[in-house]
Order: sequence, then structure tokens, then C-alpha cells
Amino acid sequence: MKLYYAPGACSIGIHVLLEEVGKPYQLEPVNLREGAQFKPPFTGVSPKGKVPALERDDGSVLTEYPVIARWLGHQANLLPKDAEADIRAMEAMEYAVGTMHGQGFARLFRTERFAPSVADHDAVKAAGREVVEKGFAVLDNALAGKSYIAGNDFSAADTALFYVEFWATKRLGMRLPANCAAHFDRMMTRPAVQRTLQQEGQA
Ligand SMILES: N[C@@H](CCC(=O)N[C@@H](CS)C(=O)NCC(=O)O)C(=O)O
Repeated sequence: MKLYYAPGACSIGIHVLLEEVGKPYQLEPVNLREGAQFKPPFTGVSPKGKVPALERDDGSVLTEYPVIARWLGHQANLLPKDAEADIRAMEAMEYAVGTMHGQGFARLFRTERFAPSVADHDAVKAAGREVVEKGFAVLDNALAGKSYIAGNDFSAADTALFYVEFWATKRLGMRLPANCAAHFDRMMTRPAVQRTLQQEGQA
């Protein structure tokens, strides 16, 4: 397997999951700052111009975070066995990636894509922050009484919660609500997370 990634980007969650899975994989950096995601050779891997992209051992490529996470989860029994826990974990992962990242963090990190005029940037950022804060309130409820999003055990979806928590604390200096903060701390104690942070120069 080969993970196309950028240090500290959302691909960090898939990197954590690969470390949890424990099967051999390679890392291929894509320099997002220089626009390498929009040019060959990366566009030959994924025309979407986004990381993460995962090349599997048969050469086929998976994109979209929740899909990659789900496929990797299947490879190593890292999906909840209980059907209701599984679907609720999936619901939280989709929300973290699609809404909190796609609608919230994206407005904070890629403000110019939402409004060409600099005059509008503060309003775009404020809207992004609101999505992120509301998002953590939702995740906090979903985590109540649990160590991980599906219950007592780590599962693939926890990596999506991890990367939004990581961005909030390390990039925005936000204070997470209690259950999210405890989840983040718990994730940080996992050796797979520590190895990933070292490898991406984020430790
Ligand atoms: N819907 C995609 C979103 C992935 C995404 O937004 N990746 C960001 C990095 S965190 C990216 O590659 N951005 C490059 C760009 O937008 O130019 C997924 O679920 O994987």
C-alpha cells in the first residue's frame, strides 16, 4: 500500500490508521503548498487533487477519507462488531470529515476559496469557526460515556475525530469540550499516533 499524504493534513488520520493496521505501506508526500496536488504525477493517481489517496497492493486507488478508513478498518478488524455502534461511528466520521472539515476548517484554512474578496474573509472565518464549534458540541455528545466513538475499543472512525481534534488544539489553540479533550488525550497515548506524529514532523 502507498499513502499519498501531506504532513499535518487530514491524511494524518489515515496515516495513524495504517500504523494501527500494522501491514507494510509506503508514504508518498504531496506538496500542497506548491500545488503538486493539481499536477502530474499526482493527478494520475487522483484527479480530485486531494490527499489522502491510498494505492492498494493491486494498484487501484481509493479516495475520500471515510471510504479509505472503512476499507482499512476491514483489513484489520478495526470496525465495530455491533451494527448500531458501527453505523453511529460512521455517522460521526462523516460529520467530522464532511461538515467540520469540509465546511468549517476549510473556511479557516482555505478562506480565499470561499470568498475572492479579502473584505469578506473575516466573515468567512467566523462562519467556519461556528461550524467547528458546533461540530465539537455534537461530537462531545456522541462521545459521552465512551472511551472511543464506538464504545470501549478503538475503531477506524476514531482517526477522523483525532485529526479534527488535532487541528483544533494544535493549529487553532482551541479548548475542546471535555469528552473530546479526553478522547484526544487517549488517542495521543496510542503508540500508532506517536509514531505518526514523529514521522510527519508534528511531535
Ligand atoms: N473529501 C476529501 C477531502 C480531503 C481534503 O480536503 N484534503 C485536503 C488536505 S486536508 C487537500 O488535499 N487539500 C488540497 C487542496 O484542496 O488543494 C476526503 O474525504 O478525503
